[in-house]
Amino acid sequence: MTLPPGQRAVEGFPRFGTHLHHPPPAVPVDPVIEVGGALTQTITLSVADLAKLPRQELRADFHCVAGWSATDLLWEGTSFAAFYRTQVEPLLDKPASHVIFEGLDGFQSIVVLEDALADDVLIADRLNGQPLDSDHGAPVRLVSPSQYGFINTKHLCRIEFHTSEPPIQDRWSPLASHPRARVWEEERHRHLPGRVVRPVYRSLIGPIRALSARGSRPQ
Ligand SMILES: Nc1nc2c(c(=O)[nH]1)N[C@H]1C(S)=C(S)[C@@H](COP(=O)(O)O)O[C@H]1N2
Ligand SMILES: [Mo]
Repeated sequence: MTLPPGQRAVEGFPRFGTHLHHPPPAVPVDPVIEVGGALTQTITLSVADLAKLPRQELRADFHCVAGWSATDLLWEGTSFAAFYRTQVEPLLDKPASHVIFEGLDGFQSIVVLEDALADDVLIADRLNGQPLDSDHGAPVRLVSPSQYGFINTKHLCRIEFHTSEPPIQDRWSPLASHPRARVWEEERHRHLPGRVVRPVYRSLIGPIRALSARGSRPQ
C-alpha cells in the first residue's frame, strides 16, 4: 500500500478536526443546503433531493494534513460535478473559479473549482455501507480524497460559488493552508514546504485525537 509523502496509516478512522472537544452539531430534521454566492438566485436544496442526483461510489484513503491516513474507506453520495452541472452552472452569469463549503459548526474550506470538479469528489451521505454518522459529518460531507482532510468539510449546510479567489483571513500566516491541498504534491501550506512541518504536526496528532474523541458521539 502506498501512501502520499509524509503520511502514516492509522487503525480505523478517528474523528478529527478543529471542533476538538465539541460534540458534533445536531442534524436538523429536514436538512438543507443553501447554494449561493455568484448565482443569479440563491437556491435551497434538501439533502433528500441532493441524494436523487447522479450517485457515485468511491473507495479511497483519507489523509489529514497532520500526517495520519485512514485507509480503504467506502464512500457513497452525489457526484459534485453532477451537482454543479445540473444545479449551479445554469445559474451562473460568468464561470466560477472557487467554492466555499461551510459546515453547521461554522467550519469552512475554500476549494479551487477545477479541483472540486475532479471525478473523485462527492457529497457523501454514506460511509462503509452505513448512513454517515455525526462523527464523520452527518448529514452530508464533502469528500475529496486527493486533497487533505481540511478541504473535506463535514456537516455541509452551505455551498458558495465565487468568480475570483475569496479573501483569506490568515493569508500571510506561515501556517496558512495550501489553496490546492493536493496530497500527492504534499501541498500542506501556502508558504512552508510540506516536509518542514511534518514533525510538528506529528507531535500534535495524539493530543488532538484524544480531545476530539472526547467530543465524539457516545458509542
Ligand atoms: N465541519 C467540519 N468539517 C471538518 C473539520 C471540522 O472541524 N469541522 N475538520 C477537518 C479536518 S482538519 C479533518 S482531518 C477532517 C477529519 O474528518 P473525520 O473527523 O471524519 O476524521 O474533517 C475536516 N472537516
Ligand atoms: Mo485535518
